[in-house]
Amino acid sequence: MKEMRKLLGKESGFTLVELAIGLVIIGLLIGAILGGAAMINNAKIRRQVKDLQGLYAGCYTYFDKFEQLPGDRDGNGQFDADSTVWNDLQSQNLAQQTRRSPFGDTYAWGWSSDTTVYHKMGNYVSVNMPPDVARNIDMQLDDGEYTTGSITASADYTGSGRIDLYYFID
Ligand SMILES: [Ca+2]
Ligand SMILES: [Ca+2]
Repeated sequence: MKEMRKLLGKESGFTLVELAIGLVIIGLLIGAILGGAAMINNAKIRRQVKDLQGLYAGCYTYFDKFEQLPGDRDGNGQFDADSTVWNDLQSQNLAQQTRRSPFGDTYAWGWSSDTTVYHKMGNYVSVNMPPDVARNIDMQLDDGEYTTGSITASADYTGSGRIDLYYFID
């Protein structure tokens, strides 16, 4: 105990004021780091929204020109495969340079006929992301509900694990 008092007392070289200043500085640093992380996350969400809107717009620019969706070579209104959609978009310079989401996953095109998994039938672009980000995007571009509207998801937005977001093109 004597040793402890020595350590905290004048003999240690730190006064209470100095310790308090140290704690304030640590607090400010933590605040700056957390604030920076929030800013980065917001920038990623903005990029994510822009990517999805860009991919959506690319499909309709293609449709305007050819009167059918990219990657629908048999003209039945459904994407044939992920690769054919990318190839057709790329042939018209409509595919964005990066196919990777700011949250790490790659965008994938598909056709859903299963309303229990996708909550909707139709052509979609899907991408995996944290659930709070998915909710944010659904609120910005749609109705904020994971089972309804033009944006749906593989699971509830209140969970903790990453989920698949489906952005329907039609
Ligand atoms: Ca097709
Ligand atoms: Ca929705």
